[in-house]
Amino acid sequence: MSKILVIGAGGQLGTELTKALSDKYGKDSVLATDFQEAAKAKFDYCAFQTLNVMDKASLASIVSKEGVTQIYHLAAILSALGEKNPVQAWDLNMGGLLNVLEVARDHQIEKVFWPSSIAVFGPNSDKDQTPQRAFKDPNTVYGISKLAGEHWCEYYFNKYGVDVRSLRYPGLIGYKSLAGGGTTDYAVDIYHKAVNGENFTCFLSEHTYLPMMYMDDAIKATLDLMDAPKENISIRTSYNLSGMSFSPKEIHQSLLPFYPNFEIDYQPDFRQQIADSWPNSINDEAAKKDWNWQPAFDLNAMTATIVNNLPQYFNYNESK
Ligand code: AKB
Repeated sequence: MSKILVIGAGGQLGTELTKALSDKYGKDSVLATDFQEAAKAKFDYCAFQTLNVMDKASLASIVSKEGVTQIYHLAAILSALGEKNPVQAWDLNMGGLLNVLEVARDHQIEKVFWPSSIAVFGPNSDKDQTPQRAFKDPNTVYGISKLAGEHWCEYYFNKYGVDVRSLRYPGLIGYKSLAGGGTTDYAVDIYHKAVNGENFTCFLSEHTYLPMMYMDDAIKATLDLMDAPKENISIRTSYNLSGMSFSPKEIHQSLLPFYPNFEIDYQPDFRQQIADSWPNSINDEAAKKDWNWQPAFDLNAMTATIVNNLPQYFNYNESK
């Protein structure tokens, strides 16, 4: 039986991925962990423990006591927050990953998942349909840590045979959890404002194109990658992954049929420079070829799904 440890389960991705793993493998097969005790409230359907991934001894002890066979390591400091605390971001993003890789090696863990990001690309990378092996000069500490982390993953696979798999996620957008500390967070926050009848101030300029993905597609990509036969995985750094690309103006336009009076004003801040250094769109040929990746959601399908579910999910109508 698989025993899956999710580290950083209380975050935006972890909240939905942990549920998907529990639905797929059974609730007794999943152990959710987060450094914040408060995250426990999200996991009434599976076991939960507090765990700080920087504490390698506790990580190793959980892995042996619980008989863990797979690790999904999601804990990280994202791009915008990382620029405010660069050394802390480096320590957590690198130190956490190295602890997981070492424990995976020592305990013969079957598979490890670790998320990378479009942040590995930088101002001189190709902007459109950015290829898998594009030139990379990330200029955020988050991007630098993700690029270094990708190479550590490849190193542990080549040198020790640790089956670690990774995706370069674009900005992830879902209605079940809030984003935090990223440059693409505006595309989550905007829906909360719109459904609450409030206007939105955007921290990026109106024509800033970025690669994005609806959460259901991100979950599907993750499960598909982890299910793929080992011999199909030709990329051991991290796979480019593409869903859709849009600008703040376009997401605003997608909301107008539902909320005709919804207004947006633009006040770009330090996150604009980060967004400008990232690609407009991503070429994910390798993911399509190796494990049949195909996204299902475009901008309008995503907006309709979120608008139809978000108010009820967050009890917004009842609390008004
Ligand atoms: C961020 O904005 O930092 C993240 C990412 C693209 O990795 N959402």
